[in-house]
Amino acid sequence: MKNNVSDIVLEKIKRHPCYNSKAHDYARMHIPVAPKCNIQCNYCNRKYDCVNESRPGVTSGVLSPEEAAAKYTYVKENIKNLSVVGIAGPGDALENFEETRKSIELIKETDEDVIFCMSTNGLRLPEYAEEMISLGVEHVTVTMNAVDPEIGAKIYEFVYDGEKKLTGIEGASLLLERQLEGIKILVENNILCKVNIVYIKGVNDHHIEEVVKKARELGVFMTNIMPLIPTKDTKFESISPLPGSELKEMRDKCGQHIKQMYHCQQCRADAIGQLKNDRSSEFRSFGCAMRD
Ligand code: CLF
Ligand code: SF4
Repeated sequence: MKNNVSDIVLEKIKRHPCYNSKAHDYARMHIPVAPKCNIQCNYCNRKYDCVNESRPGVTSGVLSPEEAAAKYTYVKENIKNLSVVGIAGPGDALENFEETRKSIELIKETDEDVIFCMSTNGLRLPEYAEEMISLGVEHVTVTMNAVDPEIGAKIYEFVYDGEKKLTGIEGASLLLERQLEGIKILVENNILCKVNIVYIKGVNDHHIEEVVKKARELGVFMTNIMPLIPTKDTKFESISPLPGSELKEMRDKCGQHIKQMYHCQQCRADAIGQLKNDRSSEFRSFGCAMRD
């Protein structure tokens, strides 16, 4: 698919290795400052304090904003081409917004050039979008696995609306409504948005193209279709891993509608380094105590 990418967008993706596969020499650093989540995806288990596992939601420790900022300074001294700081859990960046905001403010004081990136399920996006924009977050990923609440209800066990726990179609509808509204606000404000979609065979596989079409309609920059990682003690633990050929076929098909990501590494919440060269273990001893 031919992509009409403006100069402003080109500038924004120049040093971002996820949004631009040609920026592979640049490194990103995830700061695991966001342990809480406000929904339950049927594929997610964040109970492990994992050193050997590499997948979203896994970290060897949660950091306070002060620890995250100190670690950033240390990592930057050791990885010169570090260009992006991402907040990608281990829970949801916006459900821990105080910590997220504080971390960004502290890091900004030491480095004006760094790009801030955030990943969220989108439930609190309409509430925080403006503040994220004024903080200087320029890249936001929203994981949106369905645009039909009946399918969403099979993926999300529950969704919290404040203190109220919603299940089934009611929960999935609220989440979808907030995701759509939130993405719209971000796109209107020139934030580069990416939609991540977990490919769950037998659950949303026949529906992924619809999600991609909706993302395009909203003005999202690209979609990232990722294979489900069947994880122990989750509802989807027995779903078979997706063959690479099927993933490629789906990405190719969806590439007719919008730019696709082919180089995602399904990173840990404390990943550090170039996408293909994770160096988080080198920095693991830096102030970590799992607090959640
Ligand atoms: Fe992190 Fe995500 Fe930002 Fe990248 S990861 S918050 S956009 S800086 Fe990148 Fe890792 Fe794939 Fe995410 S390879 S899981 S797409
Ligand atoms: Fe886990 Fe993220 Fe889903 Fe929350 S939104 S349950 S952290 S995968």
